[in-house]
Amino acid sequence: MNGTLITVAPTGAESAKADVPALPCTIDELVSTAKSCQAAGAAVIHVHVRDDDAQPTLDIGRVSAAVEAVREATDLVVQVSSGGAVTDSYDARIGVLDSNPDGASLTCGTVNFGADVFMNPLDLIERLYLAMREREIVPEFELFDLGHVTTMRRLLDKHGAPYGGHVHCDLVMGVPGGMPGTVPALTAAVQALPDGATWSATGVGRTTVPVMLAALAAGGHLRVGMEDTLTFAPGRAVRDNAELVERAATLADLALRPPLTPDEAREMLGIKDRRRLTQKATETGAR
Ligand code: KMH
Ligand code: ZN
Repeated sequence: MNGTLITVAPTGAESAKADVPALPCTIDELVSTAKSCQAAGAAVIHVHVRDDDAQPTLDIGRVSAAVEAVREATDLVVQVSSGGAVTDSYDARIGVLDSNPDGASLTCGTVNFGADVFMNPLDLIERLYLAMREREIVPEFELFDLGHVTTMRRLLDKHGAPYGGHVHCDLVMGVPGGMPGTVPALTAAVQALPDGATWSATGVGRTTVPVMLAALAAGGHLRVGMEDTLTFAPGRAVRDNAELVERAATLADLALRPPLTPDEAREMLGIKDRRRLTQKATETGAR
């Protein structure tokens, strides 16, 4: 497909609501963000959920409610984070896959995360991968470093293709401890991907715009959002997630690779369409 897949990651697990009031934390805020981001050109939403105190949570009831609410209100592909926060247990990170999402992130290696460590040992990666396939969830391989590409390839060699048969990755660049958000790093990672894989790139912080431009030039897709970017331009805070999606969509249009619709994204990624299943279950239940 010639278009650009735009994923929005609106919340993340790192920023505090008190510091960033525009961060969507309640389910209502998440749904309203999802709607405005779809209107601006997003096709996939990467979901981290917060509790009543705006703290990150993997509580399965809360995450399931968030997934369902976004699915009911939009056509977006709903991808939950299996990375959670650096403090989350492995069991909770696997448990979140029971929230009936379309997709889930799958980080392919441990990485220093500022002063913290985002733990992803091989055994956890394999357990997450197999649990996703069993539940017909499409993984998005999160690659924070060049070595994560090697681990992803080992995983695919050992266990075969993911549900849906297609490999889609996201290069997460510019995390303090991961690969830098530079053109040489992006090129090295892209060259190491398996044939047929598609990829997006995310530049954290001040690498956001250069990584976006490099990704478009190299034929990649885009992930943007307040999980990764809180400053729109030097000295100017991000107003909301939709303006980050709007900027990405404008650049994609300029690159003559306009944003993919959610249905085009489903086709490219091999996503099972749970919208009709949910609707059918509701209708059957009503009879
Ligand atoms: N919050 C980070 C520790 C993911 O969503 O899968 C992990 C993260 C990656 O954001
Ligand atoms: Zn995330």
